[in-house]
Amino acid sequence: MATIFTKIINGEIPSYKVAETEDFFAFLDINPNAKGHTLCIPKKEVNKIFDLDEETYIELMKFSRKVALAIRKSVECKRVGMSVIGLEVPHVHVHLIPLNEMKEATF
Ligand code: DGP
Repeated sequence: MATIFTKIINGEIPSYKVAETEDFFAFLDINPNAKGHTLCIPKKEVNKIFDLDEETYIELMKFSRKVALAIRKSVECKRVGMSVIGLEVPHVHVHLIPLNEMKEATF
């Protein structure tokens, strides 16, 4: 059965597309940690990051880097954090999360 993310790539589930190439797709996370939180995925359905073949792994990182640089230009942030969590959806995805410095708490 197709993963939620494959359905997003195929347009069966709507998403806000950020970028697309022949092999990769980037879209906004439905449950963002920050404005501009984006997920980068290979179109190939693979569950875990280290199950990717080496070439796809490297290309996914290159694609994610390009998308992160584009996010940094369009979203106000200090930097863009990158993480691979993968607890929920069994389809490799790289989280790109715009980050800002935390302000000191005031009481
Ligand atoms: P994790 O597997 O823990 O790395 O988190 C999966 C992420 O995928 C989570 O931040 C929410 C996002 N997500 C899950 N379902 C959908 C969906 O249908 N649409 C979008 N845009 N994001 C989704």
